[in-house]
Amino acid sequence: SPWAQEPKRHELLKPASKRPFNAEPPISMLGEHFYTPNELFYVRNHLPVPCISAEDYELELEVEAGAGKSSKCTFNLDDIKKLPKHTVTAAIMCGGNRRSEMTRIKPVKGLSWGAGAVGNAKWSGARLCDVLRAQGVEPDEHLQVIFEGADLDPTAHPYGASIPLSKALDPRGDVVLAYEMNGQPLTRDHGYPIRVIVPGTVGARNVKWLTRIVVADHESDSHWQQNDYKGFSPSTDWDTVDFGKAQAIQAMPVTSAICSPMPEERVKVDKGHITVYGYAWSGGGRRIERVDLTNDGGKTWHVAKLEQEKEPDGRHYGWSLWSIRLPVTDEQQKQSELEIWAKAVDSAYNVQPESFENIWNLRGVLANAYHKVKVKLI
Ligand code: MTE
Ligand code: MO
Repeated sequence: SPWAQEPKRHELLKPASKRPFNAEPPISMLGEHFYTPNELFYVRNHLPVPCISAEDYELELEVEAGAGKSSKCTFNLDDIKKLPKHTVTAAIMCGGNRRSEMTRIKPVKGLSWGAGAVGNAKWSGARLCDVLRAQGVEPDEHLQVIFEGADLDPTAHPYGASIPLSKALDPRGDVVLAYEMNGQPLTRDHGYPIRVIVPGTVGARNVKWLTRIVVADHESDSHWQQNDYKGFSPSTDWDTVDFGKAQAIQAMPVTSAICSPMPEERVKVDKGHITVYGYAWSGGGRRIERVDLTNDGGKTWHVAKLEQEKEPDGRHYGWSLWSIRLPVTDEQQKQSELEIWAKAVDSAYNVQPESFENIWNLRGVLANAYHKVKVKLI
């Protein structure tokens, strides 16, 4: 069975599916660590986890004829580790994070993720731009970089995805062939021995167990690039959808989530306040500018305190944690039920939409409406 060699997982990871293994941590724990502990980092696998030994590992780099002077070369793990080591903090978020909230409007197809299909880590490895430039790859707005994993589907096709060459070659894009996560070797679930980290870009393009890179004049022809991880109008249904007409998701939109309190939690009011915390993140390197909270349906908003790295805007790939002591009125205390809303604003002043109604899509991706949590006051 291809499932015989699956790694052991932390017992707190709640599986959304077991084969392939997909799981998220309790979000109250997620919001407690600026760098997500490796063993609590969500896992999103489409296929069985491949077994790769450091000695046998090989990465192939091919430049196709349509993308300049065609060439092929291979690297082993030592070759990659000999290149200058670069570390970048980047949050990785699944395109389907928070899908379970969108599903409540109308069912969608996909794993029912809560708000925990995201994690923030320090990734270290060789820069993809160094590898490509050494191979003589020149900038060209029309070209793509295709990544393939060692995980194969039943028809022997690997997991695959692609990104624009311009992102790969941009030193400020910080794309790395990562062999470390928070200073530790990658674990098998997160892509051992090498995965590509594409900061600011949807999780699906951060290919694990990377075995092949191709510079080409077309995107990856994989199912996951072509017929999945794309957004559509709320009125598009499975009879009318044309995946060929929509752009594959790359940069993610601004989002936030309340990690604590949890829905239906009984929360103690302390001197007229409750403590609320969570995360916020935007794709494309956009820094989080502000997170606003309300507990009266938007009549009054309170600005949360942010914890974030000092990276410049445009290159701010890590998430922000936020926290606030939210005031509660005597009237609200008497009613005992309270609904808290969070909305984040990024450096381009993009803001989350208020509700899921107008962003609903049949795959349940890009689910970034205000996060709304109902609690009971005690
Ligand atoms: N890479 C390979 N080879 N196979 C996969 O199934 N899943 C992708 C991406 N890279 C995947 C992959 C998706 S959809 C996401 S969200 C991220 O990996 C999840 O990364 P993680 O499991 O390290 O959190
Ligand atoms: Mo994903």
